[in-house]
Amino acid sequence: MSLYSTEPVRFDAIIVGAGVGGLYAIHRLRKLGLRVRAFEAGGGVGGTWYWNRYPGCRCDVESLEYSYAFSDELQQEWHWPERYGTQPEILRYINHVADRFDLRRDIEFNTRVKEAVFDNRTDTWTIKTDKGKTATARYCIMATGNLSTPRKPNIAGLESFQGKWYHTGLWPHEGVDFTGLRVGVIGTGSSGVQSIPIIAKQAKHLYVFQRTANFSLPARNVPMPPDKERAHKADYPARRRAAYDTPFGIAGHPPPVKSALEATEEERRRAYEAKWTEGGSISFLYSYTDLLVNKESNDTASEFVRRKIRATVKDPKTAELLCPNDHPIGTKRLILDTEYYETYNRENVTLVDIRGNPIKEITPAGLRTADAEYALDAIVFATGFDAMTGAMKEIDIRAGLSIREKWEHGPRTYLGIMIAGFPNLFMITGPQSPGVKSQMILACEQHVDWIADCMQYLHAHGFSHIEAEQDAEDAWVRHNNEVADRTLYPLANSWYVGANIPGKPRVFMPYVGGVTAYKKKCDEVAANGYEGFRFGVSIEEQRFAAN
Ligand code: N01
Repeated sequence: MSLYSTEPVRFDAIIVGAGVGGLYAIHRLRKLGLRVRAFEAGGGVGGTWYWNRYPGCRCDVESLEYSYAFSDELQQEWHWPERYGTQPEILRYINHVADRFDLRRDIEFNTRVKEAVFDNRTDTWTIKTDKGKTATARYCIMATGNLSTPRKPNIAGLESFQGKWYHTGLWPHEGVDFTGLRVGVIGTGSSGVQSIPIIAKQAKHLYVFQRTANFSLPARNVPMPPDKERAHKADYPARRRAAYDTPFGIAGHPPPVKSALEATEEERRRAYEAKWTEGGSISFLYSYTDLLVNKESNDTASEFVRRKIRATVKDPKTAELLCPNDHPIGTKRLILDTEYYETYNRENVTLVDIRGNPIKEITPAGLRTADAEYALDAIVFATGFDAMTGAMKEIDIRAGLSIREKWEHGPRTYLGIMIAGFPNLFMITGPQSPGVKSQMILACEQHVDWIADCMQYLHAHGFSHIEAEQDAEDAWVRHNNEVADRTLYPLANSWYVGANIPGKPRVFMPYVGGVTAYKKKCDEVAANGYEGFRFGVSIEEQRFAAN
């Protein structure tokens, strides 16, 4: 159903980003007969898995789940060697997908989109790239990712540092050998927690600069058991369908049946112990129905993990510093690790509390905190991302109003898919959708399928634009906040609320009403003729029709 055959419009759809969402969008929209063009800042496909090459990087969702569902042949033929995929393995898989479905021919690599402007006369988006190239299309799809804008803190003196520094989200492709070096890691989120045990094994000495302790559970990674893989693959279609009937888009975990407060202390201990032994974050949070909504219930799980930390880390002062005490467990991304807490028993590892003694400056020879100096040969910033809105705001997106203006006080979207005032601009897993609170590939597929169906609808009805209505957007933002406020999530200073970026408005960004409720809403909106959206025909096409 190609929409155009003449210049100046060159493509039906422009896709910004060739990570898991962008790649599936290319495939799906091509199947509709659309001419698509993707622009990707990286030199290859994979998005987050292309950039985050830090030691120890692996997915915290099991690999049989964290994979595309759109092709049964693909999911049957791919073999995942471990329970949780490593970054190199996942990147290999994504490259395989790009080759198998011949996706690269529609991607311009090493090309960053700098500007996207909508023309309501022609109902088209025109993008400009950092290579000076311009391209035009009816639809623009932002597949820019939620954790794709790495941020390092502004610490005075970094430019004077004589050693080397790195950000986990922009890791050198050739890898880094820390053997014999004095290394400082700043940050103890997922990236820090995964990389610290590996760096500790190489470094002469590792200093971990911790501002806030996070909860982490053992991943219990193992080589993929052949019988598990066989059983999963035999049941793949049903499992994929079942995933949509779960809060996090991940099947295979029996839903909890009672509150933590309905269990005795001994029952709770046994339940948490079983989950701790089994490994995995979703299964742990599934121990009871109310761990994410009732503080008292949550306290029982939080305290269980604190006890584990104290039992693992030999130095009591270090153990106490590692015990999270400022947020309920699960309200920040619950981390999965391999020997994280054990690493602090090594002679060559020192935990530095920078909450009590903040970093003052980086010096030519290392780093100075309020009370001490640390000689360092290398610094690793595991300091995270300008999450959920950063990538979109880096692009000058305008349809009259700009996105930067529209989102000045935080993101506003309808379903996390479209934005009032920005016709024909779609987002894959945008803010106020469950993306980051679910199995990300499932979330991408659901959005792309919805967007593809919507484009077919537009085509079938002769419309050239679709736009979210202001009322629908307002109601969705309100609903998003109400749902979040019924949970414990807002209690944490997390990137979910933009707390990690100084000056970023504090707004709860992901949708936490669960995948099931969200997908139902999206399906209902579509079934009701795209309720909450308005459609139209461009001025130019109206004029053309009138003549
Ligand atoms: O980033 P983070 P991340 N001075 O924002 C600290 C996904 N992911 O890259 O908490 C000192 O979580 C900051 O301290 P504080 C996953 O969704 C998934 O680790 O702000 N410290 C915090 O400790 C994850 O949640 C996987 O006080 C500073 C750390 O840096 C998300 O990506 C693997 C600081 C940042 O933690 C982000 O994870 C990796 C400063 N000025 C990532 N600024 C898997 O699938 C920040 N910090 C397994």
